[in-house]
Amino acid sequence: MKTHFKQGGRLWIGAIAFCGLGNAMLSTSVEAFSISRSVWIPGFIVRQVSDPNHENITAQALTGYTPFKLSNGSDATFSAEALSVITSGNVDNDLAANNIPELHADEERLLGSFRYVLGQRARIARAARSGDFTEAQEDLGSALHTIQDFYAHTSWIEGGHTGLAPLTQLTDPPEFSNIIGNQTTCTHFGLVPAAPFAPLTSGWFQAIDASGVSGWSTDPADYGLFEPSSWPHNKCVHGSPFLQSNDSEGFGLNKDTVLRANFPTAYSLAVQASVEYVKAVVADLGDRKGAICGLLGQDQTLCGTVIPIVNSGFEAVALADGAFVGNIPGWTIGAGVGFNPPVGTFNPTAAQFPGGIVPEGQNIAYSKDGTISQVLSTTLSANTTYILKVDIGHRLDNPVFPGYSVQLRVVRPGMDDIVLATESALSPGLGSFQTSTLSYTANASDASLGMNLKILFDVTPVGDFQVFFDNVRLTATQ
Ligand SMILES: [Ca+2]
Ligand SMILES: [Ca+2]
Repeated sequence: MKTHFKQGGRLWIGAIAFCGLGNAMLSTSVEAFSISRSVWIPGFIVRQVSDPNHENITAQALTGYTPFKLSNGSDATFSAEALSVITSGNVDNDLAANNIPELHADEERLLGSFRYVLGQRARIARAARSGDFTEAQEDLGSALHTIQDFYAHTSWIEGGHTGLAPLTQLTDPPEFSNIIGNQTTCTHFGLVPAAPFAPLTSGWFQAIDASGVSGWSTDPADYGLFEPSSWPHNKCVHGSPFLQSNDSEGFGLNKDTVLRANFPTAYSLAVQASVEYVKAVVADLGDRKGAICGLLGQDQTLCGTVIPIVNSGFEAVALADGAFVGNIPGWTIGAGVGFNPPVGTFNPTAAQFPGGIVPEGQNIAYSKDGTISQVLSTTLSANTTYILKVDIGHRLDNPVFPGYSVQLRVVRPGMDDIVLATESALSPGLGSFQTSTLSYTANASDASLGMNLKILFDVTPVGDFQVFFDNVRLTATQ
């Protein structure tokens, strides 16, 4: 009886387990369309290839993709952190638990592969809409693995296609459904394509023998020795990604590495298909820009609609360096006590903040007491998240920092305001600013819908000490 693993002095074991078949012999994961880790059997490393194609394809597809501009004018793109999570989700498809043919476009389960990537779109959208962005990114990565493997593992390219397969449509592609279980796609024990690769097919892995050992040989006579065989002998084999496909031993359909014929085409189509899939995922989210930005790993406050605030940076009055005035155009000043005047606009110098530098422009608002507030023309909308930010400052020459609160409210005519969110926890160091952030999400049955939004700053007086405010911004994301 011939060994399964040696042929002409060459070891084969590593090549059998790239994907689509659980293999208890491998204690490390390997990747279809890439191998970034060692492939080994206990006792010795069989082969090590550092060729992380799935990672490279994913990075190439996602880098530079931008669905829209952020509110600060820059392009919305996938963050490095998001790309890392997506890539992890992608390579996780090669864990033993995920060695399911459908996830790797193997064994003619192409309709299953299609339904998997379509189902993932629904999962991604659901997770992103509910704010679980890590899960959405992992689901995206897993789907991209299947999309990419389609081009590496099927006969799409050998069958003469030069464009993308219909992996982003919403109904079952007929060409995937037409695979007929018993139709011969390869002859000579799966080694020779039944030209011209009709219908569309993908490769099978070799069987695991009775002792639990898997592998394949180039000698067709060996194949009869594998019992029970999961591989129909009239179907194509996946083949070893380690062997050149023009090598007499390099049979099989896979285009997993640069060693394989058609690898550049498969790689290029996998990149393009990944971009198309991401576009479909983003389209599924419609106008939910906050959800899209979460999926991209972007700061959601840069993804929403910017709500207009009058004199949001307190630059409406021109002041000489060091000058102040007891009013803040566009804002209402509440009653307060303190030296003249207790609330106003100030252009600080290096005596208050290093270099006289403030977060935005030249001026800041100050209060020793009393409130600073503005009723906005924008009203509260359903299913919208509001994020309010303002920078809070503590001057160098004030040893004490008084208490403050930042509030997002709505105005009820003739009644007290309703406070939607409040923040009062920061304590910036001498001569520095910190950003106060508040958020409020209005649901469809919020009692405050339709009421005007209002921003209010309050200070709890401590002698003549001051709190400063600058760069007020409010966004709404859906
Ligand atoms: Ca300012
Ligand atoms: Ca100044």
